[in-house]
Amino acid sequence: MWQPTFTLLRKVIIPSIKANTKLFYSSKSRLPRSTVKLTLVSASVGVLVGAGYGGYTHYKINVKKSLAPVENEEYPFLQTAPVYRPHYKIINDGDTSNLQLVLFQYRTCPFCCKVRAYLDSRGISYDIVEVDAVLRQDIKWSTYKKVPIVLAKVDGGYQQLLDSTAIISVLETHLRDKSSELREVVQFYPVTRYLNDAGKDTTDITNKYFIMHNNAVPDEREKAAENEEREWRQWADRVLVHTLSPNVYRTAGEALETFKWFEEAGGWRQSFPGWECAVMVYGGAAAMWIIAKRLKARHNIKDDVRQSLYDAANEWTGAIKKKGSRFLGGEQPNLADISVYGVLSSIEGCQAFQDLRNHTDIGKWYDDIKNTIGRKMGKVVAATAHA
Ligand SMILES: N[C@@H](CCC(=O)N[C@@H](CS)C(=O)NCC(=O)O)C(=O)O
Repeated sequence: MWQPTFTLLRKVIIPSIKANTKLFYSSKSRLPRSTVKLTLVSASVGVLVGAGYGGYTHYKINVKKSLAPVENEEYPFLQTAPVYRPHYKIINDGDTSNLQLVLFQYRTCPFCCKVRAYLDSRGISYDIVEVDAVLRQDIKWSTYKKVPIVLAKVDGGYQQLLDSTAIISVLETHLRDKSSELREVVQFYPVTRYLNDAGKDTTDITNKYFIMHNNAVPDEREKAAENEEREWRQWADRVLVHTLSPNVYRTAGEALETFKWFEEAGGWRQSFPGWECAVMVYGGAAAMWIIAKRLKARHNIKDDVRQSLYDAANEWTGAIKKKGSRFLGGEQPNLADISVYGVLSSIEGCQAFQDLRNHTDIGKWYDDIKNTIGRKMGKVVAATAHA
């Protein structure tokens, strides 16, 4: 579904941007040579950022693997730190994790929101790098080209962590048993590359929904809870996330509102000249409005797309009600609560989210987990110095 869009962007638009890099990063006074080019460049930024939800389909998780894995990659480990520019720092004075992490993200990407929700829930301090969605200069050093990426300072270098679910599982495994070094933990989550049904080179991470246990073997009750948590984490990635694009880009007006929110939440006005923001917002909204219809068909979203979103929310709250607890995890959120919250938080500023609150009873759980995580989160500080 996303392949044609990305192919067009990568093969036609991006080379044109690269050839005009100075133009793209030019100061406000240096305007592009042609309006057509300007529109293409800016709209493509908009589309890629808007692809936050839909772009996920470009990277399939555990899809039917028609071919055996063709290659095993060593988990990326860097001896020296890449050059990166943190935009924000989350500073938590009570952080006892001893972790030094950098999150490379798109602010409103649901997978990045999921990782932030996790890091904040654990009270971890970390740096945030906002990646430019078209040229992705800030992740040039990485062979893996999606976000989120987390870089962890470890003995002897920097351990790269990839894929939102795997990032959470690796860090959680480490935090539950700090004697397990991150470099060792990642060995349990091997990166695999394979050709998918469409013959496309695809990356996946084995065991990514599993938390590893060292000596503390879980009893039957804990195992059942872990199974449930795992199933709902998968549901967040495989069901919930696919309901988002068709909803936030449902009509041209909604798509525009969504992009205006991206502009605000992503701080585009601080990073791009005003004319460029305007074209990104309008161009991106138009493109995503069209593309969202194809995503809707691909993921069997109902014609009344809101209904699919409400159905997903009801399925989730129904499971919590059945347990009779505050969260799926009981009195405290578990990784499934955090994942579902993270994914949903990516549309918090959209009309679809307001409608969701009005037509389902997810609001109570949502506010509860948001406050719970918010109380543990460090303070956000704009980073001025470059690392
Ligand atoms: N399974 C990955 C999906 C990550 C993903 O698809 N990220 C999108 C942004 S939301 C991306 O980087 N797309 C760029 C591309 O596909 O080239 C995860 O959970 O982290």
